[in-house]
Amino acid sequence: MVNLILFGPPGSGKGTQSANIIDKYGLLHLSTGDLLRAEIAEKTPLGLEAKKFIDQGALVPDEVVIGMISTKLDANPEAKGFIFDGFPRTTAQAEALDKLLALKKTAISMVLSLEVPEDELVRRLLNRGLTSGRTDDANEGVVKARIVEYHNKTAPVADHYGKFGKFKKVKGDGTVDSTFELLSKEIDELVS
Ligand code: B4P
Repeated sequence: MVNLILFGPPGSGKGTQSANIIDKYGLLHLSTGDLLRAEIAEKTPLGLEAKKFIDQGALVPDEVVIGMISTKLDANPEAKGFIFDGFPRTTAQAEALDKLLALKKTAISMVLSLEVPEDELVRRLLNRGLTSGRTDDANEGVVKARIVEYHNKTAPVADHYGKFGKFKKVKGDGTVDSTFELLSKEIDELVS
């Protein structure tokens, strides 16, 4: 079983590349961003609560996202592997994920981290904000708040997996296709 974390700051291309990876490798895609946006669209109590954080560029509380991921793991016992996109975003989430996977007698195989300069991240997110309708891409202040949140709370997740030799940086500022080629090389080594 191959379980990957696609890691990186907001706008680094996690969602974009996840779509390519699931097509090629048949892994099950678990994106906390997508799950939260679905809850918001349905106006569930969880979604209404999460929206308050997302609109400000802040992370949603750990217990909310850990609960969502736990439910999805239980609902997909037949999956041949998972790609976690946008999760874990804190060290507490990483520790919880490791425990959930251990209960299923599996573990994270590798964290692939998309490396993109900050000015390119801001450019991509504001550009997406022109058409996506996403409130968190709507203005430069919110976009920058998300990047600060990433440095403060999410970047330490790299150390958590680095300790186990499971963290790999991948250049993410090329084209979508060239980035996918670099990711594929890493994943091919894991699945071969
Ligand atoms: P996410 O949905 O995870 O959003 P993201 O980090 O903005 O995007 P991603 O890196 O996937 O970028 P994408 O491929 O779309 O999270 C949204 C919010 O939900 C968070 O800020 C947080 O509040 C909350 N949340 C989610 N998970 C959480 C968790 N675990 N804990 C707490 N809170 C959580 O690419 C962005 C743009 O760039 C797109 O327009 C794309 O077309 C473009 N692009 C991609 N690759 C490109 C390339 N190579 N060249 C040019 N453009 C490219």
